[in-house]
Amino acid sequence: MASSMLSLASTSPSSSLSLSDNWKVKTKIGGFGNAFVKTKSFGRTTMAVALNVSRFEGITMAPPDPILGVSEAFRADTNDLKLNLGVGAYRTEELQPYVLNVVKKAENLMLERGENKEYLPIEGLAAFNNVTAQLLFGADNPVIQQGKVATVQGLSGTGSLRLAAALIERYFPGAKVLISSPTWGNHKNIFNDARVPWSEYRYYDPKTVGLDFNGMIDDIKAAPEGSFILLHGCAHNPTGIDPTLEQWEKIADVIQEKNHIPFFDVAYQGFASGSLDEDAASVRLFAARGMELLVAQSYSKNLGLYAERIGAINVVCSSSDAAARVKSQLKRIARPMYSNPPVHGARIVANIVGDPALFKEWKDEMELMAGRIKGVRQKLFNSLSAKDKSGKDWSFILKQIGMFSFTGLNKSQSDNMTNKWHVYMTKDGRISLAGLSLAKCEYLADAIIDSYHNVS
Ligand code: PGU
Repeated sequence: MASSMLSLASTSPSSSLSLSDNWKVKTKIGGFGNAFVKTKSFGRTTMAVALNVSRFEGITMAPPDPILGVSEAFRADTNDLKLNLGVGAYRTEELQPYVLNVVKKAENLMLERGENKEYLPIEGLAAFNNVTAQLLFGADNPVIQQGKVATVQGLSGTGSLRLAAALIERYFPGAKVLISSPTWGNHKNIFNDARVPWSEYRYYDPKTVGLDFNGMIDDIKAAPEGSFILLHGCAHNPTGIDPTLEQWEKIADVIQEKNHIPFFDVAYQGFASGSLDEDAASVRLFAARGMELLVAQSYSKNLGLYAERIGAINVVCSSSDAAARVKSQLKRIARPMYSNPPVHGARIVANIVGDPALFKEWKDEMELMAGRIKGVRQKLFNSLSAKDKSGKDWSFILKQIGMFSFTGLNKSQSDNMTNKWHVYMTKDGRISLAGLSLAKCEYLADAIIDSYHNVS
């Protein structure tokens, strides 16, 4: 720390004083209040020092986040027509945030029980870790029965991915992670931050607005043996295009042939199809082959627990012994970063999944949410097809699943959506249908048609 602060000072354009020199300056003239000191001499150093020039002068402004930055821009827009389709967060038909009834019930139960706020163990709440792995793999899955899964509670999907990235960096030095092109924007940040090299595999074919399956297979084959292959378990973000079960089998074949390690990101279990089991089919197919794999989970979307930061990293190992060692190392990575995870969301999940009545209520509510999204998807398609007289085929919108639609709009067209129509979306052409209401579909269709045909 000290050395990095010193180097910060020495690279600062405003001063070449050492940390202790600066301290002497400040103490001599009585603190930080004075704006400037003319020339002063304090032993070794004689120079003019601008005291109100920050020690952080060398730090440049970071660009806004491509996804979360869209919400900031949306909040600043005062136009009544504005529509936020940037972030993947569920809204009601009235475009309001939604707290699931089953979550409120679980929270009431927790209050009644008067649960304490003691620290959790580093690996998180045991009851949560048990149910989250069961939800993912199925309670009777041999990997669970045989204790082959190392599960550690993480700070939602992002934090769980980050733990896994740190594990890869530490124990597979030089190993590459292959990510889909395109993918969720934060994947690249996560691996960059963890200093894990990554490259892309082909995934989306703009010509068919579908999966480039052959490209994907070829790129996975061409990757250095023992690479990590990052796969979206369901509802691929941003394209909304998932492989079929037959295609998943072929993907698993190639990964096995090349001794790669599959690494699933499951952020939408239950949200793609409305069924928790169907949406976990890809992960279970790989586990059934006896493969070792990593799976990051998130409860942001399917339980609407965005701000509770609740998720998990699961590492399926070929033995329970290896799983115990992996878990111990995941804990070792977590401890200096955040010590131990928050308890509230973990208790909510554990209470809901562990109680048959609440679990059923959750599934019903999730079906409702997934159903509302399917409804606006259909209405958007209908509106586009009715209004657009050019003959363009918009049916790809119906083929995509999950929260998003990948419209194929380019950056200028997406800019037009925002600047002219006040429709906020990411610049890759993705819109979150979870932020759309039936009432706004016609307006959105007008905006898309205008942007598609009138902006190049
Ligand atoms: N993985 C994928 C594929 C995601 O889409 C997201 C969320 C996450 C992981 C992480 O979500 P957690 O809340 O950390 O569990 N993507 C959303 C949310 C906004 C964001 O970028 O974080 C999105 O709009 O793409």
